[in-house]
Amino acid sequence: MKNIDAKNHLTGKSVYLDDIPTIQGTLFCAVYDAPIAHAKIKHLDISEAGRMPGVAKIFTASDISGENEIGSAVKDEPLLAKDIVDFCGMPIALVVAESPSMARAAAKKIKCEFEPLEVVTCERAAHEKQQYIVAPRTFSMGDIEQGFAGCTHVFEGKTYSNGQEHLYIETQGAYAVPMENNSIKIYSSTQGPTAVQRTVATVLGVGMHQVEVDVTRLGGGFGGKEDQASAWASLVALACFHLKKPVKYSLHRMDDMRMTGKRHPYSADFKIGLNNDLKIIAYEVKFYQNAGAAADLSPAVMERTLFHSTNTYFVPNVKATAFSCKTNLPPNTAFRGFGGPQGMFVMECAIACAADELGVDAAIIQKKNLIQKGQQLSYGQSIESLAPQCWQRAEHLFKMEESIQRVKAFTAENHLFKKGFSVMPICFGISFTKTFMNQARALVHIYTDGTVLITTGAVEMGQGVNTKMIQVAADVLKIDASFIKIQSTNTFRIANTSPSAASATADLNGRAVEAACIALKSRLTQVASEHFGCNLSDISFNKGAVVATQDCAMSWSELIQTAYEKRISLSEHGHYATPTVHFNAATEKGHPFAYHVFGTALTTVTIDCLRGTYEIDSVKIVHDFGSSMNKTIDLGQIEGGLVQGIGWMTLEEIVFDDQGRLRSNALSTYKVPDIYSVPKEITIDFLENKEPSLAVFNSKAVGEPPLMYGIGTYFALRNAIKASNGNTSLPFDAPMTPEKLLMNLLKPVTSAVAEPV
Ligand code: LUZ
Ligand code: MOS
Repeated sequence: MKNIDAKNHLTGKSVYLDDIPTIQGTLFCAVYDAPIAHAKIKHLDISEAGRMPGVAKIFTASDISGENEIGSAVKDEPLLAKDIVDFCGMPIALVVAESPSMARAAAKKIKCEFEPLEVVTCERAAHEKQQYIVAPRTFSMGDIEQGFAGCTHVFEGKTYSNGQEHLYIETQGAYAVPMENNSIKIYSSTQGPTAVQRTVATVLGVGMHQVEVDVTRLGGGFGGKEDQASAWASLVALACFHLKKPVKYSLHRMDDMRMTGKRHPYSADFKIGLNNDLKIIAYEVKFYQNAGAAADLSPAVMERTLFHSTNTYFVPNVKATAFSCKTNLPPNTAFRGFGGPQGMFVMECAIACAADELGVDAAIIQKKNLIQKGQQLSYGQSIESLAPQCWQRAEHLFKMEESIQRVKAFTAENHLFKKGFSVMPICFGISFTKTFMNQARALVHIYTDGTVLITTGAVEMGQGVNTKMIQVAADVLKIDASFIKIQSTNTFRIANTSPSAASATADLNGRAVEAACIALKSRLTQVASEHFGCNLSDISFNKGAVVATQDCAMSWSELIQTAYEKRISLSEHGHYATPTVHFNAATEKGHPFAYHVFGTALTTVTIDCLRGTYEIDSVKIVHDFGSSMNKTIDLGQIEGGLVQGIGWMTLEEIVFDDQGRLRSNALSTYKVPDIYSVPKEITIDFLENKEPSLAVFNSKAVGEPPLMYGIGTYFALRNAIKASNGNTSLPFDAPMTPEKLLMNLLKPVTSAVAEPV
């Protein structure tokens, strides 16, 4: 089935937040935000701004009727700064005016006196000062001391991976409309309609039942709108509630880049121990997460880093500790992979470090240590591993050995261009790590003409989840997809939704749709059996008809009409809660994931040793889809995830100066992958896997796992540099921008056997 949005996207008819027809009298917003990263607010003067043309009102912290608090996990984040600002871009005042340009002009007239405080931007510096968001956590397994004592080889190192700008094509925004009896309706570009509803209710000091949040679709989220859509919705809600007028705010790109959090940068220290046979016996790692100025989702992100600290390898002795370091940067947040990629990157660095020191290919160490079925990761879950299967299939299907030889031959023959090769195996846990979040609901109505309307808690953000929801209903009810429509996600129709996140949206909501449709079908079977006077077991549904034995059949529409006349309910509210998942935070052990997704990517790159530029020749992937429900959509997710991961690891460099000001604040200074920088060849193979899983229709989650294939490009580039200058002590510092690659090529050669460039 094609993506139901394909045609409207292509013809520009799909409606995003800023396309919603504007109601007469709508007011518009601009935020006055902190120009300094850490300071006391001495005096805020809005008087001149307030006299600017078109200004309706300027809101500050003292105008908030409920709580000035938007932190979801930890209550540490004011909506509008009151006494202290703790990052550049922190909202201080909201200007509401007759047009967006009037609001912006007035915001420029706001004056504020600050008393500067010390600015800390670096996670290691924050760690030195023990400035933490939450207490550190440690996952451990086996005995790390004994483990290292028994190792032949022990290596230590440091790593850094930078953050990443979400760069959803549609910026953050919300549109609030006043309704009767102090209720409010908010259109929000959010992955978490319930988070928006809850936060708005808190800020306004009203009940959640007064706040309707409606989401048709997003122009991308990538985690950036899992938690951070709430601020903008709360601001428009505040203005709307007090002025009793519709209020809209759709952020400019540069404002969005400056004011919102990003992927967490991480520093880490690792120590890896191997035996004679290159088995990894012990691994110790300390993660320093740059959380920014408030908690946001950082504690959960940190937790997922710990869950993925050994990637797809079995290590009997592990100690992984994570520190969530508080800095004067915008609060960092969810981003596709949610801390997993940062954890996996360090493990791959440790293996690369060992490989360099031992003079073997990293792939030899990787392959020897792949986790096998039944082995446990550090958190005690025994894994239904497909890691060896993915690796072996990639090895044979893509002729890995030949690729390696071709790369070596090219590199031997060419001085100005070198090739590099890497393997990136992945293992990603599917479920929210907070067990209670693994639930969803769906509402299914059948109308008397036989058409079906679905609503779920899933938010469509380009990932095709709505198409999959229709597929589920069509499959269970055995009717054509043209009978089924899906409606916007709305907190008045579906309550208490978990955000569309954690790659789990299709699983959770799809299972809820399935449950509702099964219940409806069971009632309809009863109706049909009474109608035909036959047994329940004789009734079957097939291609838009219901069939009993012999020649008795009627169309779906006739059946529905019959059921209606018998006064049978044609509506159902389905509920799903993932079974089997649990986790004990006191012991840091449990079974947090419904299942894991596996895969292996082979990457080949070519670097230009004079210019420092590079091209990605190919990325060849074997991916564990389970049984894909929609191959076109899933291929799109793999390609998009891969390229986003490559961007994180290669081109995308977030630069804050030491005063916490964002320097890479526009698309001219922040480079994302484009059609010229993507791999010249992407091959994706579906690993055949009929083993049942908790995935909906066994179609495994596909949103986040492929991002981590992009890590392979970093190591392929690193291998190409090593091939050029023989330097095996290159720093582990991502992203590998062309500038950094060039500097690495020019690093003094430390190995005696290196040949000159
Ligand atoms: N969000 C969340 C996530 O709240 N919990 C998670 O475990 C998660 N994982 C991935 C992406 N978003
Ligand atoms: Mo996400 S990082 O699954 O919002």
